[in-house]
Amino acid sequence: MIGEAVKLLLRSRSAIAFTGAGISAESGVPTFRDPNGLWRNHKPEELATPEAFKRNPELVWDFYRWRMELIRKARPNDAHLALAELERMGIIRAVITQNVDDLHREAGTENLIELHGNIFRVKCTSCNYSEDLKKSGRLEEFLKGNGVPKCPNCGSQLRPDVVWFGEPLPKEALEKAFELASKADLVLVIGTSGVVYPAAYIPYIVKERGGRVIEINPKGSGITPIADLFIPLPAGKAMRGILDSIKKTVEGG
Ligand code: BV8
Ligand code: ZN
Repeated sequence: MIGEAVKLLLRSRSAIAFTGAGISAESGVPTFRDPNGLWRNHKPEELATPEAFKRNPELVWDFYRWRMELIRKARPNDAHLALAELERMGIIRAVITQNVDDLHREAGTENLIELHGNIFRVKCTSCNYSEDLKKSGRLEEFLKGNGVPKCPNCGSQLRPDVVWFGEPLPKEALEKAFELASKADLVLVIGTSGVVYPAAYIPYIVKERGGRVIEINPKGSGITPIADLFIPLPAGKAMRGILDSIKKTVEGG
């Protein structure tokens, strides 16, 4: 399997990666659908909605602060690091992710498309104020706070700069992702259940254009039916194997 994946990747001219929560599981970030993915008995998709925020913004902020606290302690794993290295080697053109955990950026991926936003950014619910808490250095203060943070510009409620269910994806990111998929001759699909749309269209667009689909996931997913190669392994293990083997091949091993 790993050998087959290496052959397909080395033969490809415009390969991309499409990732979900599973790629961050080995970094200790719970996925959405794994058994202990619940928070205070709330399913994530119950709290990740504009309705939930309108109903109880304190509860939603408690949920996001819990995730921010958990994610900021997490480090990129071998799968994130391998994708960044394959980009530097010119083998992977871009990473399109559903994850809001910033771990691809931390791993060094340059051409990153975040379809569902980033949990370390906030934006105002009324004016166009937004802030990257890592860049502004206010993350600590934010996490120590409680309740609903206010906009320093107009005093309205701030919210996480992520896409909630029922909300449209950022236009620019979606267009760039669909464009990359329409030009890709191979997509590496890592750690997604492939049930959330429109993100889950990405592998289908590559397939429709005659491109190859390689899937890495310990379990089958909504993408498995169109996978040319299915690797039922954890992402870290599979990507470590793929990178090592590509390096050997490239260095004329
Ligand atoms: C919209 C940010 C319209 C927030 C997220 C068409 C058909 C059906 C439904 C719809 C449709 N179109 C729209 C919908 C509705 C909805 C949707 O898709 N619902 C689903 C649930 C049925 N989509 C929307 O609401 C989207 N918006 O459509 O707007 C619109 C348009 C114009 C104007 C107005 C409105 C917005 C969707 C985005 C929601 N936000 N996240 C936050 O994070 O707080 S989605 C969130 O959940 C994640 O970002 C991710 O996308 C998704 C979770 O999925 P995965 O990442 O795949 O994770 P999951 O836990 O499911 O699976 C993990 C996988 O990893 C498993 O397969 C497991 O086996 C594997 N794994 C585990 N360990 C490992 C591993 N793999 C490898 N290695 C391991 N070690
Ligand atoms: Zn404001």
